[in-house]
Amino acid sequence: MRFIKAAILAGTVAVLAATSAFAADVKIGFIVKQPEEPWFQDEWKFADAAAKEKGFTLVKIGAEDGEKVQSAIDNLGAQGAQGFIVCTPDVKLGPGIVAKAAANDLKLMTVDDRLVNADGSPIDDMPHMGISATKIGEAVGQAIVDEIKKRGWDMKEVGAIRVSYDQLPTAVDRVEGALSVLKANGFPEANIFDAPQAKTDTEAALNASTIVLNKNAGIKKWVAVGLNDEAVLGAVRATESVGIAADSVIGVGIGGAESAINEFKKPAATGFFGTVIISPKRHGYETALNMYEWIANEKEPEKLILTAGQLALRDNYEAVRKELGIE
Ligand code: FCA
Repeated sequence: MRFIKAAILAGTVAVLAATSAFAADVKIGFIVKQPEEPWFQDEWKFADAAAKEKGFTLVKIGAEDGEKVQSAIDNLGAQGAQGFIVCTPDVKLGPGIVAKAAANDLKLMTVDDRLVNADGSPIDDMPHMGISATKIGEAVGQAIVDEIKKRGWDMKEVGAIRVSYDQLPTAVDRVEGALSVLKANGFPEANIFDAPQAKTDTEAALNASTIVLNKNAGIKKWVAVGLNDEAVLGAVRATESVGIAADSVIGVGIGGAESAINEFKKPAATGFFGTVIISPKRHGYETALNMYEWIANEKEPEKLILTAGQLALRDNYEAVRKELGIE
């Protein structure tokens, strides 16, 4: 009897030891398309918190193009990682990423931008966490409409810059969500101008928006929408550069990370009126944790998680961030 007890005890200890040794062996990659963007910095920060909490290793890799994504995946395979999370620089790389992950025997989850098949349909057989793009876009549109009304503007005299990145489905859903609310409230379709950006950063949005403003120099009041804060900041910077006053501009972004915060911290209000804050904590911490559970405990993550956003303005963004637990 004593022998059996001892054997059971020894077995338990061995199992425990094996589990904790396993946590230290877990290696997870987190690949992002634009490592310099504050949103992705925050995502990494929260993923790091999950790694610290569970004791696994997180390998953060910036991959701005397809080639870098491919070599990042091979690199993770060679390092003995068991899985990775990716926000790809181009959703059309989808089938290639899936094949590379399989070749390296790596579990795959996507974040923010969902991979697509050759025909443009979403690849839906791996777990994905994105934002509720249309709904969040609608919140942007509503904030703009409310402010137009508050300022007593005549919509016929207002132009809308649609900073666009139409090769990315979530970007289309976001801007179209915003514009649908504008149109439903009487904003003339003819006053909406497309400003296609070459990259999803401020500089590209500034260049694209400047062209729109120069072509429509007769319009003196502007609103701006885009897929993220950087896009809207680019449009706002463009209005400044052509001499349009801050109180003649209403830009509402999506994100709520450092880019927006820096703008709100400026002593005088700019045309960057607000942002719908989304949660890098959910997209970083939760995806990393879900991947860990999948690897360590065979608990497969939910196939599709779409997170919410919350509007914040210059005077309440700190409170909103606190509420979302993303200080
Ligand atoms: C896309 C955008 C990012 C961020 C993320 C949630 O990847 O490019 O700026 O908005 O979705």
